[in-house]
Amino acid sequence: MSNASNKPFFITTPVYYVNGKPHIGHAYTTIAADVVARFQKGSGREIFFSVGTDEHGAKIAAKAKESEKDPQVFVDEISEEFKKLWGKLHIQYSSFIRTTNPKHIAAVQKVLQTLSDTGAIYKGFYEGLYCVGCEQFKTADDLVDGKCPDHNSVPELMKEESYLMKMTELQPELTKKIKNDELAVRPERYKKEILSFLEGEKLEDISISRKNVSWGIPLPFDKTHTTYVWVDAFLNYLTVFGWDGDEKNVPKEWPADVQFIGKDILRVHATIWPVILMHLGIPVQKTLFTHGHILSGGKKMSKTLGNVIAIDDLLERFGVDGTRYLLLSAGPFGEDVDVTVERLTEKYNADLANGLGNLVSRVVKLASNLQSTTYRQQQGGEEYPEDLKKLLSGYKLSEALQYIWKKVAEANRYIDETKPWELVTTNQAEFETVMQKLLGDIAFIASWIEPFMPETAEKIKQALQERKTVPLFERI
Ligand code: ME8
Repeated sequence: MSNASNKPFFITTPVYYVNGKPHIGHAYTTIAADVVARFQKGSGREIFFSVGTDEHGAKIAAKAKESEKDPQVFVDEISEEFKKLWGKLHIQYSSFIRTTNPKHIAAVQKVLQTLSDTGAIYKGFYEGLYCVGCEQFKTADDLVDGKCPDHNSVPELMKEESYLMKMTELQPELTKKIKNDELAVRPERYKKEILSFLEGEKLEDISISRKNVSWGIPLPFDKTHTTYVWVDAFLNYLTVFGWDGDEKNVPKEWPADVQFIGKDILRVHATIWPVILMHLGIPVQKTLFTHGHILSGGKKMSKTLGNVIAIDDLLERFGVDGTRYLLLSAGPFGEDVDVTVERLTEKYNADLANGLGNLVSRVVKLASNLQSTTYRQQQGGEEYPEDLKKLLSGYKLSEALQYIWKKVAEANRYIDETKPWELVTTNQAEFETVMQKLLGDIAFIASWIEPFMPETAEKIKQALQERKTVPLFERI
């Protein structure tokens, strides 16, 4: 893969709120980003993969109070839970940024000062409906029966003195950038969605400060206000490099090649974030890739409905690679995907225990009958076929898995048809040919699955090298 500027491939996940422990949705985005980072790295590209936690704001302050903890102690604990989960899921991130990091705070203040100095931020008065669950202002159109559909709660009417950031004047330029893919919103239907929003509505200047939220970054030019949590949060994508907030000094990795987000935060990422960058004269992110939500049994997961699927339960049942595989193969990346433990279990048995696991164990066992001189590990397993490369470069992750699993099925069928366990006594030469092909197939499959299932890829490579069979996945 060539890249003229030699810039590392920079991929981001959202920084997640630390109002509660990490859940399956957070894991979903992060595993997907890890797969892409590993794929790019495996293709010889230098990468930077950032993750982190979003730790300020009213929602988190309220949770800390509920658990009778000092907010900093509270966010330290939960942020650690995210780190622990990423460790368990074998997420190979480059850096973990926390928005309570003092350097991040200083950079946010510097940016705010710049925006105020250039007139992009001005003092005014703001009146609007605010959903604390979303930490977002809502328009009448966003509400269903007067409630935020995501949180099933009536937003509060905020009416206070506030600093505002100019949005309206940059709306035509922003629309143009999204239209011509300078900021590519993907999949295509999210681009359409955001363009129809931008074309249908005037972007109001937004409130970027709060007077009554003390758990936040004070505005450097008016300490009676703290920064709106999203302005604070977005800048993580730059402060993750230790950036000091000076727009003339932007990290070389910027702009992000792709930012992975869920559809719940598409609008803010496609409006407020690029507008901040435009005010600062910094290029906008290249691609904003939006995925759908994970549903459980057709419904949003909720404690009241009792349909929450805990990530730790998945890990216990399916192991790390099983969990990574099952989440990413549950449906097209971009669409909502509906999961149930029953369906995941079926797929685990079909694709992993019977499919890949059975293939590897059969081939390695049969290979013990090979003359040791002809048993050689196939080389060149690192190459991705063009079709697979295209799928992975386009973030078509479940399609990439389908592509690989078609090869798994073909190899299993090839064994059934050629019956090498008979050839071993009837036709040694043919046996050797069949086994060479199968060993080659497995070596390829092992390297193709590496971004998705790093541990399994390693186990297969070892099994091939040591000629020792391993049960990769036990039927449940
Ligand atoms: O919004 N299915 O943090 P957050 C799939 N701090 N993905 C899901 C999901 C689900 N059911 N639920 C959550 C925030 N996600 C802000 C972001 S970034 C500058 C600030 C994933 O903890 C998905 O990526 O609410 C979604 O966009 C994100 O978690 C929201 O995480």
